[in-house]
Amino acid sequence: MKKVVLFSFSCVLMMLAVSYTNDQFKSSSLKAAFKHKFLIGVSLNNGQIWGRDTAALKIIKTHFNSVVAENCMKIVSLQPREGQFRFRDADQFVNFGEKNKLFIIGHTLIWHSQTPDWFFVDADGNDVSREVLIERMRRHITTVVSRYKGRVNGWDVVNEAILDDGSWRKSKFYNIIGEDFIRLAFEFAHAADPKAELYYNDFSMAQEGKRNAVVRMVHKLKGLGLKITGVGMQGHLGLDYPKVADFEKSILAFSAAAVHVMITELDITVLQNPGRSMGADISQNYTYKKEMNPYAAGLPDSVAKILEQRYVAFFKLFLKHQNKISRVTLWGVTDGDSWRNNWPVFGRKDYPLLFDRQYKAKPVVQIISEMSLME
Ligand code: 9MR
Repeated sequence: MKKVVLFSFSCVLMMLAVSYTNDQFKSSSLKAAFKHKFLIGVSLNNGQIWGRDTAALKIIKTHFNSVVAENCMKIVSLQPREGQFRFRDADQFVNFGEKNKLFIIGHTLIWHSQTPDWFFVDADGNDVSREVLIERMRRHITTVVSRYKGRVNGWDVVNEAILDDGSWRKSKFYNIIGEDFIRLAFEFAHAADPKAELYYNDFSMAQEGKRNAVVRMVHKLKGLGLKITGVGMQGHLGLDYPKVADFEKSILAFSAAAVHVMITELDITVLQNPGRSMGADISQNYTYKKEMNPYAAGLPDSVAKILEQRYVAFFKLFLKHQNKISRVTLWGVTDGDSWRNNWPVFGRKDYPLLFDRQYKAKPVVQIISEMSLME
């Protein structure tokens, strides 16, 4: 009799434990699941920043503890004409982040792309001198970083300055100033807000040439006594590239160079790139053809499964290196928001994020949350 009572009692206890665990997982949000591991962030578009996309707001507030501006802090948005700064959207973005107690990332101070032509030329349309361009950089960075001093937690100071083979991108910044433009950008940003975290951010970071060049750059900046807090590995991934092992090599290499590693701009495309390019070079574009858009009517379960496995493989890697990774940021809230629908072919239907077009969490959200909570 005693044995039967004891047996039933332990059964009840076990059932309670299982249901508690399930409920805990069910109610769990990404930010709760990855607490004490790394920050989990998302990029915001203007519809979200201004609160028009209320369904997305719910997801952002439930699941994420860090935000980055997808577009409103680029030079073209902040200073479309010389000396005419427009801070409306950026101010709203920072207010939103503060109001919701989120770790705020400014993106991006110096980037070859989305910088208006005036930045590089004089009144006659000729390239400006090295001194003039440095002064324009100084003014832009100082104005922007000072405005949000103590409020924006970290800045993507320089974006995409190195090519996949490790050589310098021959941008106007590089051609006019030389590689010094990187050092100067970090100096100006640090002077404007000494406490802000400062990052270098780039895509295709699993490529050996780029990996080695970024490590050299970090050593050089540190050798000069400059502050560089972290390296952002843009996670614009595909179903078959890059290899998880190559991505891991870069996490280890950057961490060994004594900087935090951040996975920034994470999304996984299910579509083929007609150029087979693996990066995120937005100057690449191809004319739309129907056969390039195979999932316009929906994503087959078989492909959704492969996508899920890719997310699981990468989150497994991020969890393995949680002591080196300070943040993982998704590049968009739902599939409908993603730039991937329009690059490198305009008007396709992609499925690269964790939430679908109906604002529903994909099953992988639960899977990666459980993976983290089990650790
Ligand atoms: O997602 C961004 C898209 O909405 C913009 O049109 C585009 C140009 O400003 O930039 C996209 O974001 C890029 C990011 O700023 C830097 N890394 C590559 C991203 C995808 O192109």
